[in-house]
Amino acid sequence: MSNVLITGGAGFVGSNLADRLVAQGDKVTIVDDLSMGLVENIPDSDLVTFYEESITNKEFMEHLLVKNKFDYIYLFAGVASVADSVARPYETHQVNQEANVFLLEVIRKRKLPVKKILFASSAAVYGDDPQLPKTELSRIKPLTPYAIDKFASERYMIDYGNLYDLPTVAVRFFNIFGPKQNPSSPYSGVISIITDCIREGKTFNLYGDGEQVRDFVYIDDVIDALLLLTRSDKAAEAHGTYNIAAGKKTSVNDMIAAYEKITGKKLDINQEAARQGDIKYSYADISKLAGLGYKPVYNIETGLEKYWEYINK
Ligand code: UD2
Repeated sequence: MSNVLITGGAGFVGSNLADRLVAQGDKVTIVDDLSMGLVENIPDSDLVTFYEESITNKEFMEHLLVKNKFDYIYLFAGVASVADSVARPYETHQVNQEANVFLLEVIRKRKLPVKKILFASSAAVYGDDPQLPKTELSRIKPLTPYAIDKFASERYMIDYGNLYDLPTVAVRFFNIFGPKQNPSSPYSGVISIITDCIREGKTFNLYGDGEQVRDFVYIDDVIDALLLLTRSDKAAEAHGTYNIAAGKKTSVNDMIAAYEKITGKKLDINQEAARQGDIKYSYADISKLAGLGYKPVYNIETGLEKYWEYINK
């Protein structure tokens, strides 16, 4: 039984990871300010301790780290919306970068015996550079405060690893979908929004012509990747940054067509102008992760099927 901290553990990825860890008998501590996460996402188990707190509360975080001596730390807390980061650049910076660097600093100074620290970065760091697919060596072109902070925090993780021998690793998420993704914001994952529209008979606003391409990856595959990088016999080899994606390109139109087939329902679509700054093509080369043994199980159809099954449970 390991002792695990998940910041942002009430959010989409964090809570799915918590489910998996609790199922394998780990003790899980969650810190989440519920700005985007939902309390009902948190697994109902004696193995889970939940603190409704912001990771920017330094005193609280330092005390928590020192008291618990976590084996594994997963850093998912953050302002998740790119648009939010543009509207509130300094506030998001304090959460998305400053708070994470502070945690590293506490671990370094207090010599805390962590086995692995994983930081969640984003495909946003690649910006709109035309080179595709994105490999971890592709050009970095952060275009928003969100992307800048994600990239800077990645670098802090990696350099704290190199300079102070901390066992860090960073991941760049592409477009994850599946249970527990909160569809409430216009910047929520497009598949969670479409799911909500199909269920509630609402109209879906499609921004642009739908020919924009994404690399949609099902949450269960993402959790497998996270465990591979931190908990498997390959984890010791995992350093630096890894793309987490399916390694497949799908247009929004093709995704919608597949979903309509699965659900047997027609999505009511209202076409709007493309979002400002929207990236037309984004998909990943996942060979670095595959080199450690990662192999996604789901494709867009089987992932959507499983998601729809969960929704109707
Ligand atoms: C994803 C991440 C974002 C950032 C970015 C980096 C999610 C939820 N967001 O944004 O945090 O890392 O990648 O590139 O994973 N769309 C519609 N209608 C809607 C919502 C979306 O047409 O109601 C379109 C949207 O304009 C985009 C596509 O669907 O072209 C995917 O949108 P998204 O918000 O799910 O993800 P993305 O790639 O913009």
